[in-house]
Amino acid sequence: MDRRSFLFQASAAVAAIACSRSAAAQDASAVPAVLTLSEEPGARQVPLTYTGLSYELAQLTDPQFFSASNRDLIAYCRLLSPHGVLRVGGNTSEFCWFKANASTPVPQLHVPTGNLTANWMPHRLFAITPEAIDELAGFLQATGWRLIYGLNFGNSTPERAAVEAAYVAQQAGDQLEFFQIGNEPDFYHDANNGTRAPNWDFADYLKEWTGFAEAIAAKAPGARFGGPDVGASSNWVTRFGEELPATMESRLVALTGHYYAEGPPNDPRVTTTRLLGGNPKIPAEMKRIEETARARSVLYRMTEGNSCYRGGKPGMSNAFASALWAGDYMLQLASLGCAGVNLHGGSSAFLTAGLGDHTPGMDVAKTPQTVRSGFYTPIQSEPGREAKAMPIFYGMLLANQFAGDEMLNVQVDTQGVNATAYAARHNRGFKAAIFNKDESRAIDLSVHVPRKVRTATAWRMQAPALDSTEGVTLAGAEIEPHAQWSPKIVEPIATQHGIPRIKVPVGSAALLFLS
Ligand code: BDP
Repeated sequence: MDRRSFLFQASAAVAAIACSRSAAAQDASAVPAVLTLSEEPGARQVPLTYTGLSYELAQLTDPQFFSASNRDLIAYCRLLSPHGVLRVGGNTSEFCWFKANASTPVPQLHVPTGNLTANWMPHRLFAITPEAIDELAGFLQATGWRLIYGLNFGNSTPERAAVEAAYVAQQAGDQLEFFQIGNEPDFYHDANNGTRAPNWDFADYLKEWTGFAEAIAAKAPGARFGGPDVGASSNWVTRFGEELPATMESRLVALTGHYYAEGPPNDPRVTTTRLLGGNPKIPAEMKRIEETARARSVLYRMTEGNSCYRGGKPGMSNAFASALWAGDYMLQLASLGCAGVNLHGGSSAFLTAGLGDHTPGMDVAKTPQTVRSGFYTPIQSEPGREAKAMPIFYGMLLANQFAGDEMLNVQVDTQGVNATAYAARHNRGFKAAIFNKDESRAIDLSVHVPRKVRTATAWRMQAPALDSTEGVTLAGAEIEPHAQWSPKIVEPIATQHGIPRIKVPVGSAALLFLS
């Protein structure tokens, strides 16, 4: 399957807008815009566990990575969310095997025949030891995060999956949210994946999946599942919800899928302008999936994704543009009833392995790079270097301020400026986030709230430019080493007759607190 037909994938290129970041464009010519919040019944609560990260399962070949001793990573996770969700899976999960003890036989590696340069899967095995799972359990305790664990389905057996799942369930205990079986099975029949034959399809998948799930449930009696964790096919998500065998119904807790907004990085159509243009398909697709989930009394979670598949694009995925994209995307999904979003990342070595050692981002890098792949990672974690919050982390941190709040319906009139806004009820007050993704026009936004506003303050999210990889701030503060951050500038916002009014410059965001 062509990855451009990805679930919710943006279809049309948005015309390039000339970039002008002059002071005049920021101030004098700010376009008047109006945001209206309405307190209709049926507001959707954003789960406390909304924000999450996704990693390659092969990351566990280093047992110290997800461990109670990795203090920096723990600190970054806790800053991002006190109740986050760690999902492990990705392409490498199809090549991982659980080395339960010294006598566990090494599985046979299936390498597709033909020209391997055109195959994007890893062609080596990764051994996961019980020690890595023990350490992972310690990491979950230390962070307060929950776990979604992706089992190898592409190149494994129900018996092996059951042994691994039983051990993970025992060690992770209550922190285990659910298991997934397989990563992006809708791509298995594609030539560049090759995990199954070209005619293998959903019916084959469901049959095999059920065999794995039954074996796992027999060894891990409390096992719960999410799925189908597809790469693109939203019809697989709805069919999975509708056709799951009755024996598995009570064990299914979430429908899941992935979303990469753009890709691959070396496609000239992949630009920051197109990324920030948004994807008009999202609301309709989410509505369909959410209806299926509701009919099954399960949640829908976006378990993996990012700004650009095949490792991200340098200058976009690792730059401030990705912070605006992530904040906007996460709050859009929350407003549409999605129960959580896990953005993909991790160490470059495992992300490169997950792409069969291809590094297409390097072909388009305009400046020297410190990593070869995984430009989209929210937390940069490279051997021998201090962990670091990347620009996208700031967008996620902004979005996570809505966790636990109730999303409200909003009306936004921006007079054609590329800006979005979301709002929520928080105790007796409100929050609103505004993303001005326009590259030439500032907005001057009036915020109409059902009740009179007495106090209005704002955090800004900004950077020198959309392609800045440094100098990003939220509430006037950068995230310092060891995840040190607290709001530095809480800006008072003027109100007139109880209506707050705020200027949001080109390529920046604001988070308003209203009471
Ligand atoms: C997803 C895979 C993940 C890759 C990512 C990418 O699950 O392992 O790293 O794509 O293309 O499909 O960057």
